[in-house]
Amino acid sequence: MKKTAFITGITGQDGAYLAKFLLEKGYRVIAGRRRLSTANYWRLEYLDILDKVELVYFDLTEGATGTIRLLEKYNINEFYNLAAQSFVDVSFDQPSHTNEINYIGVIKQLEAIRSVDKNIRFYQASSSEMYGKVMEIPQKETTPFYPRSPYAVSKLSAHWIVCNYRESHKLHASSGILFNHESPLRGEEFVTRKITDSLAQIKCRKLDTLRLGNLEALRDWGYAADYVKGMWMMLQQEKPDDYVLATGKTCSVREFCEKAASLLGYHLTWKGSKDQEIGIDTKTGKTIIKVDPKFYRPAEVDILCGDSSKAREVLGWSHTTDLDKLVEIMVEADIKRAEKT
Ligand code: NAP
Ligand code: G4F
Repeated sequence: MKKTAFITGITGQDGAYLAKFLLEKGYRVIAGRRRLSTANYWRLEYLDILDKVELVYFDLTEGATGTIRLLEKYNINEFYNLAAQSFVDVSFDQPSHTNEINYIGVIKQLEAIRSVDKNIRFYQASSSEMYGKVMEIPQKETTPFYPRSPYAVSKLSAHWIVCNYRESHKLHASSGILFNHESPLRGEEFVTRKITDSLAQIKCRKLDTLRLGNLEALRDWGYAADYVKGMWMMLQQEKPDDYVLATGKTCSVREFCEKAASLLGYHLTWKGSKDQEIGIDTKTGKTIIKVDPKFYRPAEVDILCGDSSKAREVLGWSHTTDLDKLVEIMVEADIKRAEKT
């Protein structure tokens, strides 16, 4: 029988990829979008699935009764909670709002499931940001958490409440501790997409320089399309649990810039230090990157590098796209966009 999934955060990067994946698996996909003054369906259009998902109005900050009505109307088998205030930087300015969405919002969904049907399987989008000031390298499911931002604190609170509902109310609730995953559908404010988009625009003479914050931050970057498959795999297990999804490799923001620049025909060399550092294209002598302290964070996560052995062994999940290929995919998509506009 055709299964029905409910996805929150459908207009975001992961929501769009997950919807495509589930539709291809034959699912009926009901998806929650917020009421906005301007519709933002560009990702669903990009993947050509806008007319294939059934959109309903949904907000994580609405009371549990809103979700209860949805769960009673549609016979939901799997509930993927991907919606969040997901930008770490903004969480320092809007800590309470971030918590309201990312933590309290999750309790409301769990309460709704508990009231309507405990058989509904629940996926929570936990984050490698929860490791923050990391206690070991690489990080795995048993690594102690040390959150470094209001975003990370909100995600960690949600992580534990999911664990609590699993243990106390026997919900089939799993959390994926996902390390950074990127794609051409990544929001432009996140560093990878900011780099590929800005460098493509510089190449097309539509932008002068790319301004960045901390070039030394290290991240374990994977491809979003690989990661949504892992979310689905978690909900197919007989028992709910938590899993790390990561590539196991880490790379700095600086190296990411070099990889993207080189694909666009630039050869970057760096001059100056700290706030004064610039990235120059050696062929033309033009400065294409400048460090701007405006993009520094009040507290930084210096290094993330995940160990997804458990997901490999239990789920049979592993990433298929390495960082070089990911940068290539993103640069190619952004140069096409820059040439068009
Ligand atoms: P994203 O592109 O920023 O998408 C976030 C989605 O949440 C959007 O659809 C947004 O809707 C929705 N949303 C925000 N506030 C909401 C609210 N109050 N009610 C309902 N929907 C709301 O994020 P993503 O990269 O796809 O990430 C998906 C999830 O995974 C997030 O929970 C994120 O924190 C988590 N995560 C992401 C990564 C990563 O590297 N991408 C890693 C670990 C965990 P609008 O379009 O209306 O704003
Ligand atoms: O791309 P970022 O903004 O991603 P961040 O903070 O790692 O968070 C992302 O991944 C998390 C998983 O670990 C998710 F939970 C979260 O929702 C989000 O998807 O920043 C990456 C690094 C940071 O260290 C930041 O300081 O890049 C550094 N950076 C340097 N210059 C910059 C910039 N980040 C941004 N966004 N913009 C810059 O100009």
